[in-house]
Amino acid sequence: MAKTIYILNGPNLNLLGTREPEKYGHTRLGDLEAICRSAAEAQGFAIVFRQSNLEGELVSWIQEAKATGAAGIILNAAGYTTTSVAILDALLAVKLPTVEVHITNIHAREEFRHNSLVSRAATGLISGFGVESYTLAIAALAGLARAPGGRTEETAGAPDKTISKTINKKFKKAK
Ligand code: DHK
Repeated sequence: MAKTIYILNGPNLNLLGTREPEKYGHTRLGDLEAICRSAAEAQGFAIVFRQSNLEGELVSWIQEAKATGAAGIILNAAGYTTTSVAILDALLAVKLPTVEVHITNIHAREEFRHNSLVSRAATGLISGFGVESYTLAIAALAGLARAPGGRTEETAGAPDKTISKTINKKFKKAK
């Protein structure tokens, strides 16, 4: 059975396509889901695609991803990115490979959007490529899931040094 990637979207992303289209584009959330589904299927993955305006619901879905054995999480926490200790704690708890995504380049925008708490637990960040950020994230996560000795549960969110150590240990064992 295909492994599942959880794609979770935070507040106001239900308005995608009509909300500040000069920044967020014209693609609606339903269309983005279809784009993600076919991009994931092409890589051999199924998706669970959800959106909520509620912080706690996002926390519960992160926990659900772990409980159901998901391959990883793609998270656009939107307005909760810089404020939610609860979402950060959930990511730290589940230790799943996680790609933080943003449609816009958060670092080219207002300063209050720069300090992402999600980044502290994410494996990596893709920001600024419009809805393409999501398909890039799917490719990244699929690569991580496939790479032998690559980032797995053990190394998700860990700095590169830890990852090299883990890989080196694996190579030593293999010899
Ligand atoms: C979406 C939001 O809703 C904002 O709160 C973030 C992010 C940026 C995005 O670019 O997808 O600051």
